Amino acid sequence: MRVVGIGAGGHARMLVEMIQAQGGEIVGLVDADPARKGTTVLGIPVLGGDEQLDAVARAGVKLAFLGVGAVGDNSRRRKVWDAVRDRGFEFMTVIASSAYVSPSAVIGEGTCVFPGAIIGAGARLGRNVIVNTGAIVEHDCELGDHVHVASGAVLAGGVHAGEGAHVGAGASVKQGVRLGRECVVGLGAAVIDDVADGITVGGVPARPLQTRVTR
Ligand code: JB2
Repeated sequence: MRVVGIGAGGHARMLVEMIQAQGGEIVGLVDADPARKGTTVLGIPVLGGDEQLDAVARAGVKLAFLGVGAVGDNSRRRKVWDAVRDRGFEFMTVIASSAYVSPSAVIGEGTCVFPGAIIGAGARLGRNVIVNTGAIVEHDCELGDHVHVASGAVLAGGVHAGEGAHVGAGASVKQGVRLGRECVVGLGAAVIDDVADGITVGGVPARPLQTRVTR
């Protein structure tokens, strides 16, 4: 399986190793930073910017992975996803070999489940979701497209997270809570009540910190 990577930072490096461990062939990376062109990441060449994707497609590669991460604001990840899809690529779904994904869970296109993460029975994850290292998404959770559950966060059973929501590292969300679209749960927070769209919450128990204009 031949695949091109979008982004050449730390998030991409994690994915490169996960994909290589499963025998995937990464033909190159593209990165918006011109200074990265001609460098290598874990031995993989950085081909240049996204304009290089057309040549990659002409060479017969139709699969990409999204290596552009984010902490808090997932709008960049959504824009890059849309732009790469518009160039005709499909996204690779990446499940680390050390992750556990329930056979009854549903995982959307391009969603990445990192080492040591757990996805419980009946969970439904949309497209381009990140479940980062060691995070737990319990049974019957529903995560919209572009959601990021950061390292070590825990979503108890039946949590809903709207499109583009971010759950910070080490945060916990009580069972059945609904997180609005593009809301942000701060690092280490304990969320016990629903969070409206575009709101940032933090603390134990979590309280609103600021409001962001959503799309
Ligand atoms: O539109 C784009 C684009 N926008 C940013 N196209 C392409 N091809 N590349 C893009 N980038 C590139 O993504 C940037 O130029 C940069 O090189 C890379 C992002 O790397 P960075 O190291 O800044 O962050 P990251 O996304 O790898 O990781 C963040 O998110 C992870 C989830 C960090 O906060 C990590 O700590 C975190 N674990």
